[in-house]
Amino acid sequence: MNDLALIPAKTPAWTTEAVEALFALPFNDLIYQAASVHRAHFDPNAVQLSTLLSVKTGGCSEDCGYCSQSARYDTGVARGQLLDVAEVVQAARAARAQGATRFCMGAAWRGPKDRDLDTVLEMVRAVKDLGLETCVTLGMLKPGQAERLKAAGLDYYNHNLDTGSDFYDAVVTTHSHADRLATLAQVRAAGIRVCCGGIIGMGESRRVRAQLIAELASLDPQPESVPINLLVRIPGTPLATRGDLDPLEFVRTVACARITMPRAHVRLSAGRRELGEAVQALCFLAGANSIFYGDRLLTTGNAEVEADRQLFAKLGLKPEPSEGRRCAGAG
Ligand code: SAM
Ligand code: DTB
Ligand code: SF4
Repeated sequence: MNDLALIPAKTPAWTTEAVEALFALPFNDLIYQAASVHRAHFDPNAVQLSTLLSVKTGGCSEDCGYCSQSARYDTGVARGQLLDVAEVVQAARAARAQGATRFCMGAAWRGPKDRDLDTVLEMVRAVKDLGLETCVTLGMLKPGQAERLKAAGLDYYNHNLDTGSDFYDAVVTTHSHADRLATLAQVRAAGIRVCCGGIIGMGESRRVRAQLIAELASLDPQPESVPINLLVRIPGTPLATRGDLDPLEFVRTVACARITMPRAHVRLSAGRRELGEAVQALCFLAGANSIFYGDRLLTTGNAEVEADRQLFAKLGLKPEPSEGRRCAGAG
């Protein structure tokens, strides 16, 4: 027996069974519990606003079954070049003017080449100089890359577990759930905050949804941001014809994320427009407190800014001030 075998496996903070039990609660009990946890940790009427920009679109080597940007599927998304820093700065200024506090830059890569990372580092520095929080999602990182991102001032790295480990290989074959965990560990070790969530509605069982939430909640430390995406069915991808998910199951998933990760920003992400106002309102009640804000996601449309302004007015929601402002206010 080697020494490692003597170290007990770390007990997960949440088991799949424990999260399944939350899912099984009567709806009103679940939402009440989630709303109580939400109020204990956050202003329940404040919602954090992040804006997304695809800085490198399409032509990705990976085979993620949901993605419009995989080179393996005919989705009509053209392969683009990495944007110029000036274009990114222009989009970030516009996002700031609309009220976003965080700017998230996404690239359709398996992982960044060092030469491309140099340009992304410039983007991070320039966006940070505008007073915005910065986030990038670039795929798997090689040793040293996370440290370079941290040195450039990156606040968050988005890298989703996407689904429960038992279902991962049914959706993606070109990389593994373990690969995702390895990149997340590098991001943490470099001192960058973690944005990590998943996609609901890919044909997974409730048990797999519970497993995803348990695996997210057992990351140590827990992710600071948890995007919950509803599958956007992209024609040409293997998941294009998946059936509708019961919207109340999406609300339950948000509630479970809130209860198990009380200090995280839980973000209504892809598919929010398709939820409609009433289901979004239930999600905010169940503890969602962040959205992607802006007329586009990466390659698909988002709820429109004007529609979101009207929804916030109807619900009495307000944008959450940026971290810098919150700290200044507290001090
Ligand atoms: N290539 C990098 C990666 O895979 O981590 C970064 C970009 S990738 C587009 C970022 C995330 O977008 C995925 O992990 C997935 O959660 C989400 N996503 C992509 N396509 C989606 C879709 N059709 N519906 C819902 N979420 C989607
Ligand atoms: C995340 O969890 N969702 C965002 C962001 N992180 C990068 C991406 C959503 C993509 C939706 C489909 C598209 O527009 O291509
Ligand atoms: Fe899409 Fe990212 Fe998968 Fe590439 S790695 S196919 S961009 S989700």
